[in-house]
Amino acid sequence: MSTEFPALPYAANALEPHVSARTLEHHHGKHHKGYVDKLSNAIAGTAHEGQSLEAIITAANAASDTGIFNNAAQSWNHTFLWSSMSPTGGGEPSGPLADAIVDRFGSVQRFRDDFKAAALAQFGSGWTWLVRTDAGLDIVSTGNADTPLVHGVTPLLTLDVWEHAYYLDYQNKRDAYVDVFLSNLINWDFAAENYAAD
Ligand code: MN3
Repeated sequence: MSTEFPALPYAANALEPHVSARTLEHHHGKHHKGYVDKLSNAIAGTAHEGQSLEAIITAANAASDTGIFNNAAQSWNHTFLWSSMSPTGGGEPSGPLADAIVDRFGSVQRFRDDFKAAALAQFGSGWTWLVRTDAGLDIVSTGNADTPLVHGVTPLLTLDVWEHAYYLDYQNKRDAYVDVFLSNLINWDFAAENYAAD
């Protein structure tokens, strides 16, 4: 992934009524761009300039450089988030990913229940992820900017549970926002592509 600020993969109003254009414009244009701009300033003239986002995240994590890590990881996490949602999202997974979900969780509905529980249990800011591990699939949450990229697992999709992701539309009701994600926005095609990769 590049360190450049990416366009959204759909129009800012494309996720309405589930996520408002106002939320997406702020989330993408202010929050995500803020991380990208801070990272750009921080790496200018350093060995990180020109590196991939993944390389910067790995190096900053190893060096415990939290300033670079937080902005690089938040840049990556947000780009991954936009593709984890789709205007035609929701519904059911299919193919090998669907089989793997049933193997691991028992049913797609049980996956939704477990994912929601994890998203609600994340105290404060962070992210909830479906990941592929050496043993199969798992649901994990990470705090603040932390990302599964530095934990040896492959992210398949994510939901941002920072309040800035939902407060304008859902105020403090994180559960309603998670329900809408799982019912109407989750991009199973993106998760299936990531599952099939490597
Ligand atoms: Mn965010």
